[in-house]
This record gives sequence, C-alpha cells and structure tokens, in this order.
Amino acid sequence: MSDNVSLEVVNNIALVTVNEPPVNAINQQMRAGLLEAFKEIDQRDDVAAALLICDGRTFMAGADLNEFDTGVGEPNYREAYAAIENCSKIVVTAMHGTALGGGLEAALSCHYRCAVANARLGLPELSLGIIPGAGGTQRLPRVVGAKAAVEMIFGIAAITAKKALEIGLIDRILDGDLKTEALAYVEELLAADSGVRKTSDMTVDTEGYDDAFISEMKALAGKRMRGQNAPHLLLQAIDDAINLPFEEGIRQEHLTGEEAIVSDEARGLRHVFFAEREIGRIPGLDKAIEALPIKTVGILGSGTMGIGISIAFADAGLDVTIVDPSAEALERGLALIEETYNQSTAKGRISEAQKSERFGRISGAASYDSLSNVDLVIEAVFEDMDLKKKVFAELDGVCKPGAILASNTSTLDINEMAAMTKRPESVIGLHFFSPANIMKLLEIVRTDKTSSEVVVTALKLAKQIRKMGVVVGIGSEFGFVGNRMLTMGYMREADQMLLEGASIEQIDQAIYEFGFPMGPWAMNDMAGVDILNSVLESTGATAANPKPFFNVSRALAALGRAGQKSGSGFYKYEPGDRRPHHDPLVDDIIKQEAAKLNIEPRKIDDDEIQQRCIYALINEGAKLLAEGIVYRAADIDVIWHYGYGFPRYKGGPMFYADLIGVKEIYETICHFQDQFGHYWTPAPLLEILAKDGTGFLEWTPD
Ligand code: 3H9
Repeated sequence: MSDNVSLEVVNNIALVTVNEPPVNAINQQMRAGLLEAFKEIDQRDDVAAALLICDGRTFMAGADLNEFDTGVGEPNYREAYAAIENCSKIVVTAMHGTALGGGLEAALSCHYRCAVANARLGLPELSLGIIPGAGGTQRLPRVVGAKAAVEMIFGIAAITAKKALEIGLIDRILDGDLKTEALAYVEELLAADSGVRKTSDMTVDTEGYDDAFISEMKALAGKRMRGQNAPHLLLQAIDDAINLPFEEGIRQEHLTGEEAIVSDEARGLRHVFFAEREIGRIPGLDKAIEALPIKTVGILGSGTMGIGISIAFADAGLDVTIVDPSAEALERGLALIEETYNQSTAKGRISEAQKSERFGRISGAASYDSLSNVDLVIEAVFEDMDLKKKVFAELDGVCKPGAILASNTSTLDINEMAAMTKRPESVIGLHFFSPANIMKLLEIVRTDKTSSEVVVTALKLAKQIRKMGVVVGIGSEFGFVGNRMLTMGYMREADQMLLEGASIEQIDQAIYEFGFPMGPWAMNDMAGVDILNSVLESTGATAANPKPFFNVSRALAALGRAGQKSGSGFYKYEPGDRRPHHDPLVDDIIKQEAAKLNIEPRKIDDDEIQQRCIYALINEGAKLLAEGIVYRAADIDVIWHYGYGFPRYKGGPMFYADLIGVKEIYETICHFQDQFGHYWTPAPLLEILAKDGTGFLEWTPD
C-alpha cells in the first residue's frame, strides 16, 4: 500500500497494519495507504471484514503536526476516512497505547471499535488551537452524544478504555494479545452476522446538551483557554453536527479546521509542543553518555524552596533527607510537607496510601553527616554567596565521591561555589521555581566545568520529577535566563511606566489581557517585594544601573511593604485574604518618586504597556541568545511559559517576536530608545536579524 500501511488477508479478514514509529503520527503517505487499502478491501470478494491495527508502542497518536506548517497533502483526511467508513465490508479497529486526535478520528470512521484495557483515547486538538478536523466533531457526537463529546474534547486529557466503554465510544475491552483478541472479535461479529454500522448514519443524542451545559463549557474554556478561539469553533461544529446533514457538517468542519490550523494561536501552541521536546537535545552532547543513577537526594534547608523540592522528589519515588541545623525549622518544614499531603488527599488528588508512601520517603536530619551516602544534594539555603560557598566546601568534604552537588540559587554565580570543591565537574545549578512541587520549570545551570554526564543526569532527573528541564549557562549579568529577562526587561519597564503615569492596576490588567495569569505587580506581591529588592542589591544590579531603576519597587521595599506576606506591597491585603486592593498610599509614593526624578506623569495606553513589557523581554532574550546562555530561542519560550505564565497560545516571547516580525520590533525599540533613553539599546542580534529579514527561531550560532 505504502511504506507505513500494509494489507494482508488472513482467511477472510483483511488486516490493515499501520507502522510509522515512534507514535504512528498520520502523514500524507499513511492517508494514501489507508485510502488504497480500504478501496481494495471494498472490491475484494475474498474479504468479509477488515481489522485496522497499529504496530509499535501505540495506536495512531494523531496527525503529524509537522505537516500543518507545510499544508496537509492529498488525499486529505476526509477522503481517506470516508473510504474506511464507506467500505462495504465490516471494519473493526483495535486500539492500544494512545489513540489521539486524527488517530481516534480514524477509529470513529470504523464500524466497530475495541481497545486493550490500558489504552487511552482522546481528542486533544484544543490544546493545539485546532478542532478535531478529521471528522471528529461530526462523528464523536453521533457515537457518544453531544454532551459527552464536548466534555471529552474540552477535557483534553485522554480517557481510559473503561470510560470509553461506558460512554459507548468502544464496544469492547480486549484481554490479552491485541491482534489475537481483535481477530477473535472480528470472527465473532461475522458469526453474529453484524453488518456495516456507519457513524455518519447515526443521529446525535442531544440529551443534557442544553443552554446551562453550554454556558458551563464556555466558562470552563474562558478559564482554561482564555483568549483562544478554537473552543468557540468547536461549539459551532457541534451545533453543525446536531443541525446539519453529515456531509454538510463535515464539509464545514473541513473549512473551519483548515483555517484553525494556520491561525497564530495554533502555530504558537504547536511551537510550544515541539519546543518542550527540543529542550532535551543538547548540541554537541555525545548521545552515548548515560545518566548517573539517582535514587537518594539530600536537601539543605527546610524553607519554602526546600520543602517544595523535597515534595517534588518524593512524589517521583526518590528518598529525600532534609538537613536543617535548626530543629525548630526542620519540624516546621516537615509539618508543612505533611499538611501539603493532607490537602492533596482531602482534594482527592492522591489516596491515603499514596500520602503515607510519599511522606514516608522524606526524613529530616540536623547534620550534614547524614548526606554522606546520597547521590545528589541540592542546597536551598539563604541567597548569600559567602554562606553558599561555605556550604559547598562542607558538602564536598561529607558527600561520597561522584555525588552531584547542586545549588538552587536564582541569581548567584555557581562557578564561585564550584570553586570551593574538589569536584567542580559534579557541581550544577538546579533552579526550581516556587512553589517547587507545582511549578513545572527547572533551569539546569551548567557551570564552566560541569561534566556532560552531570548535565545528562539533570535532564533525566527533570523528566523523572515531571519538570521541563532547560539547560542554561551563566552569563555576565544578573540571573540566568528567566529572572534576568524578568528583571532587566519586563519588570524594570513596568516600574518605569509607574513613574511615567500608568497605574499599578492598569499595568496588571494590560498584562492579564495579553494572556498572562497575572500582571507583574500582583506577581511581585506574591513572590515578595523584599526578595526582589534584596536580590537587586546583593548582586550589585542596583548599583550598576543608573536611575531610574526599580525606583518604585525599592521605595516600597524600604517601607517594609513586602507584599502579600506583610499585608501590603503594591496592593494592600485584608488578613487571610489574598485578593489585592488599591492602596492610595502607593499612589503618593509613586508621585513622590516621579517628582524626585522630574518625571511628568502622562496618559499611557494599554498597547504601550504591553509593547514595552513584552519587547523588553524580547530584547533581553536576544542578548541571551547571542551570548550563548541558551542553545536556541525555543528554550527561552519554554522558560517563559512554564516559569512565568507567558500565554502558551502566543508561543513564548521569541516565537511572538517572529510572529510580529523582528524588523518591526527592532524599529519600535529604536523609537523607544529615542523616547526613553539609554536603557532601550536594541540588542545587536535583534538588529542583525531585522536587517537580514529573518527571525529568532531559525537563527543558529555560527
Ligand atoms: C490532530 O490529530 C488533528 C486532526 O484532528 C485533524 C487534522 C486535519 N506529530 O511526546 P514524545 C513526536 S492533532 C508529529 O516524546 P511520549 C515527538 O515530537 C494531533 N510528531 O513521546 C517526539 O519526537 P522526537 C493530536 C509527533 O511517549 C516523538 O514523537 N495528537 C507527534 O512521551 C515522541 O513523542 C496529539 O496532540 C505528532 N502528532 O508521548 C498527540 N506526536 O523524539 C501529540 C509525537 O523527535 N503527542 N510526536 O522529539 C503526544 O501527546 C505524545 O507524543 C504521546 C507520546 C502521548 C503520543
């Protein structure tokens, strides 16, 4: 048929097997193969039924996303799947692994469906900014009803075979070997004289699909997919499934689907999908290098970071020893961990047994001696270079040879810490984001001497604890990647705009409208205004930068307005309530700071706020790329999505820059430089790309 679709007739059953490792993603060749196979089966007199299965670890996991950027080639999905459905012989499919997107849509075109018990079935298209455009919007509601179909598509996560059986998506769960059991099922259907059962002939059950349900789904989409268009397109397509004849509905789905595929939203979401997988590929790293075994972990410090990191490891099945010389602090830390697990059980996220097992993996100790046998230590002590140096020297003396020594610092130079040890090759930064058990980003900071083996180990570990591990370097400036862009770009600009006349609420709202979960000031109040200030001071950033430089933030910190934890920061807070309230006192502080610098307030519009914050990020990102602190632009995008909530559907700052056009960004920044002065110098790489007419994503270092 084609290289990835084969046809074999066993007795009177035609076995159609798909084989496109690793995940049987559907491409042009596969559609052509399926079309040819089912046309042939339709014509053959020696065939009574067909069975569609997949080789390898999974059923078809969906359309080949690479094809979306180049255009979906002929035959299209509609044609190929119509050949399956319109086949005159009964067509059965048996699923294993993950039957997703276009894969499940192929199954919906078959007349009977079965799956092994551990199979997962789903239509995750909305997570890619598209609709199930290979017949899914028209066939799924016909099979399971409109309500269950929308719940499944909006739910994104794949459902179990058991659930699929319950809602009528599959007809049977198979026990044992997929092919043997599926063939037996086909024989059974033939023996029972079961006829062709076309999904397109069915009508949609609309029970429960009422205004209240639709409003509930819209609210859900507004919360989880805010700013995205695909959920609205989906609801329209379901309406079509209910109200239009199948052929008309499917024609409409095709048109809508094609449009969605090339939308900015879908392109951004696809970019993040591939970027998430690309971060693990380190240029120049020998693929033969194996990760070191990590089974036991020591954590230094039982503060917020220490306990969050401990939970992340315990959740992934590693044994954790938390060391804190203060018995009181340790006791408090362990109690907090237990409380976190109690909350997880109360919310039904984990069982009592899982709680005991996970909490049981964490123990506390007062002395470094208990770390003599662990495979990895992560220090999460106070951000103070002298203290950290002492800690590294001590750990080097205690820990076994080969044990990895890691720092969770967010800004300090890990090279200096490594220099305190006799094993600088085993020293690395593991920069977790707070709360460390929840936030998915892990910046893996290589020092000048970190060995490749240790980098590979850190990447594997990140996967094990379900984090997005992005390998970054140490630059000349403050912070690694995320925090450097945050402070030197985004937040600095937001602080500047306060002086110029924008209000705190206006900035936060404009950034929220851009798609972030919250604006910079609500975020700073959460993280601690004092923390930002002390980091700017201790790293010398404040001294190195001419004013204005975080004048409002520093003024608030000086007044003890540390944010939520102290009841006031950029906003004020009622006791026990995290909702921010306007504080007129802050307006006065801002006015005083502006007056000191002779800055006349003016009206700033929301577009300017968004542009200045986001372009400042992009400019700093361009510097990081040119300095080689990250391997590629996509790494920055992953960092900003997972660490700071940059809207996924906008792809991350560097993707967004390419979307807008680097030339336009460069020209706007030049204009900002004229208007606001020195600190808006365009990054040299931005200028080069603007002149070349290229973009960040295609740029590679020489
Ligand atoms: C769709 O079907 C649209 C239709 O409705 C309408 C059409 C008109 N395409 O994740 P992994 C690659 S939308 C291309 O590491 P795992 C992936 O990049 C699609 N490539 O493995 C990686 O490559 P590399 C709906 C794909 O075991 C390799 O396969 N389907 C695709 O952790 C292994 O992937 C989805 O959204 C793809 N669709 O997870 C499912 N999928 O090794 C998307 C994977 O070079 N896929 N690759 O880095 C997944 O969720 C996971 O890959 C899966 C396996 C759960 C299947």
